[in-house]
Amino acid sequence: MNDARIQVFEAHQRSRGIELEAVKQTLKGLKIETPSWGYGDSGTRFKVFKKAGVPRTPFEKLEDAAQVHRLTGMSPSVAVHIPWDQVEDYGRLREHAESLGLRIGAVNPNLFQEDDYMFGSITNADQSVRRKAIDHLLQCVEIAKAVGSDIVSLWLADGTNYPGQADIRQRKHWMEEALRETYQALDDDMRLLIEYKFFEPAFYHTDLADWGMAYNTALKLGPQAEVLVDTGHHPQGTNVEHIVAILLDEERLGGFHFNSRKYADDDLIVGTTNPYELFLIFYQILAALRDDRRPSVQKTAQRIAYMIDQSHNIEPKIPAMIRSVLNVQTYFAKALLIHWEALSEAQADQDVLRAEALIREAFEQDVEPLLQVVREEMGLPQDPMQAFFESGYLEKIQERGIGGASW
Ligand code: PSV
Ligand code: MN
Ligand code: MN
Repeated sequence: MNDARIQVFEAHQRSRGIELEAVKQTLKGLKIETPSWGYGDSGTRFKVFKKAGVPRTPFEKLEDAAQVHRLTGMSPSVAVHIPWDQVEDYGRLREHAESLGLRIGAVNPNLFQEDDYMFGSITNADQSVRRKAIDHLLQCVEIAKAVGSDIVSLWLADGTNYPGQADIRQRKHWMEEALRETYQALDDDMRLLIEYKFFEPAFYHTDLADWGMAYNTALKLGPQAEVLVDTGHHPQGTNVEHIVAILLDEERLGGFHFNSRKYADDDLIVGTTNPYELFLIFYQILAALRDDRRPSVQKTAQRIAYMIDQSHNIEPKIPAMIRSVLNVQTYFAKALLIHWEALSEAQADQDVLRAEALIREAFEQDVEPLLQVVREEMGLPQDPMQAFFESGYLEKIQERGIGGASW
């Protein structure tokens, strides 16, 4: 990038009263976990397109994830999904990750792909199915310990399609019982993240439908249970950043699954549909991080697990993941350019127009020069996407052929 553009950027930010060194330091600390399932073949309910070069094993998924980290410097961990990533020796999987400069992040149980779970897993009326589901959750806690992860991340597909189909309150009790047993198996330094979703695959009621239900469950379980916000899991028009602010303030925001959606739970590349929402989420998080009056809220904000949950069927997987990671970085960087003191003054003065303008003004900053400088200082390529296409990695993995891992 030419120096003149950087100088103009720096002078402009200085004139806005922004301290760029602090911004750069925070930006360098941003880490976003990528999901193993985002590297395999995936699809909609209509079709899974099989592509050449898709990883055939969990080991190869890690190799692809390592490319994203090598080029962006931001994705040192990979979430796994069991049994999609089941292996005989989890110590070997961990070693493989470490040999690639990665670590294994959240362990995701799968309670939705067995025939037994048609009417629910931990909320199934059949006691033996509930037992099977709980045993799987306990197995995932043990896998997390074996791979050196401190997070078990739970999404339940449980729900019903019709009024009267099941006893909603009874299911709630069964769910709480199962999660209590799971929670008790956690080591002291582990966390159980509870993800909610208001619909799909069930279309009448979902047992963990919204943040309130997830929060209530987390509260009952204890301090190691927190809520995970997947940006695609709300009804249209939901103010997601408000949910983020409340969960932060209640010290129960555990993590994110970032993705984009236009209509439902579309799992598309992050930041492609509603980048302003992503920016406003970071606005809330950064505001919490700055809140010296509430050290425990600051601590909650510091340990948020940022993850991507994206899996679509037409775009090539590795560059799509690079794009998502870069988009998260872009909107995080913009939020770092909010002028906090001016915003506090505007809020104290109840100056609506000025307060709104200060937020929008940060969003409208061109952060490309800042990102270029940060990449340079981190020893990363200026254009990670271009560097990926020039690396020859895509060509090399063609030898894997067609028919890699898929769900
Ligand atoms: C299903 O909605 C889902 O997309 C959830 O968001 C989970 O996090 C993900 O699948 C992996 O189980
Ligand atoms: Mn998710
Ligand atoms: Mn989802």
